[in-house]
Order: sequence, then C-alpha cells, then structure tokens
Amino acid sequence: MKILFATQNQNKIEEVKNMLPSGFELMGLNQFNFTYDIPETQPTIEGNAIQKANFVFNTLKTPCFAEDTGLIVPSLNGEPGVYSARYAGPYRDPLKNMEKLLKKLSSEKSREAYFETVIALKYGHKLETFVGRCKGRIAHEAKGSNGFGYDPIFIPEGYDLSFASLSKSIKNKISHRAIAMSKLIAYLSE
Ligand code: ITT
Repeated sequence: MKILFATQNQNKIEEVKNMLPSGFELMGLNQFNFTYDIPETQPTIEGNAIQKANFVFNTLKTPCFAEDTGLIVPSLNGEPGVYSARYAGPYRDPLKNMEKLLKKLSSEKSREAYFETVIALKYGHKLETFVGRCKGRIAHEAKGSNGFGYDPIFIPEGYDLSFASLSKSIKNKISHRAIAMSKLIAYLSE
C-alpha cells in the first residue's frame, strides 16, 4: 500500500520510513511538486494535525496522513505544547527552544514531561486520528546528536539517556510517533 505522509519535516519522514512494515510504501510531498506552506494555526495538537491533513488532501486530492507533535511539561502548565516549534520565536530554532525550556525549568521541582503525537488520516470523506504519548523527563543539559528538535533534552521513562543519545532504533520503538504510527498501521491493515 502506498501512503502519502503530509509533512515538511524530513526527520519525521526518516523515522516513519523505519517504522513501516513490509507492504507499505511511504510517499512524500516532494513527489507531488508541492510548494505550499501548510497552515498550522489551531490551538491544539489534534487540531493542527487535522488542519494539515485536510489542507494537503484538498490541495492534492490524494489520501494522506499528517501529524502534529508537542512536548508537554505539566509543571510549566503544559508548555511548550502546541507551540513547541516556535517556543523561542518564529524561526523554529531547536537550540533556542531547548535553551528557553531549560531556563524556565531551572527553578521547578518537577521535570516530568511527555511527547504527544496526533496523526490525522484523511481519505474520501473520512478522517481518523491516532494518538501516541511517550513519558519521560527533561534533562539538565542537552546531550547527544541523534534525532531532532527536543531530543537532546528528553529522557524517556526507563532510560538514563536522552533520545538524542539513545540509538535511533530504540527511539523508533518507544516514541510518541512510534505508538501513534502503530495504531495507524493497525487501522490500515484491517
Ligand atoms: P510538519 O511539516 O509535519 O508540520 P514540523 O517540524 O512543523 O513538521 P511539528 O509542528 O509537529 O512539526 O513540530 C513541533 C515541534 O516539536 C518542532 O520544534 C519539532 O522539532 C519538535 N518535535 C517534533 N517531533 C519531535 C521528536 O520526535 N523529538 C523531538 N522533538 C520533536
């Protein structure tokens, strides 16, 4: 089965490619000459995932799935949450985002956090969503060079190293994205 992943983030494509069982082939927006900026203006992670999937489906008239991911820190009232990409400003700078989060957390007792991914699958008149969460904590400093975004400061539950220090295969087994993708794959395999 061929399926279009409506994302402009190459890191997500790489991860998801490594999660697909045989029989699935991932297509990217680059195969469609797609040059639009996908709007992401909703107040929730789920809303943004649905907005992205609807936008690409309506533009290309092709079944697709999109996802939105946020890092949620309960002791900071859920920040950065839906604003994860632009936490430190409009330039979507991962280093500045991590710096801001570490600074804000320096006086907090709890460093508990979780990633949440919502995948929205859009085909015909149907829309389905799949959620994946990965619990962990925020490290005191950034470490490691695998992964992307907040991976250098996120230590998943049951481990002592950040996602960026763990192997890609571990992240791809236990991550928020892996959990949401396994639900999507099960649905598509029905
Ligand atoms: P899309 O085209 O799919 O929208 P995006 O890069 O805009 O790509 P998001 O809005 O979902 O993706 O990303 C929100 C932020 O969370 C952004 O700063 C990412 O770097 C970060 N992020 C997403 N997934 C992550 C992961 O698995 N590990 C660490 N950080 C992640």
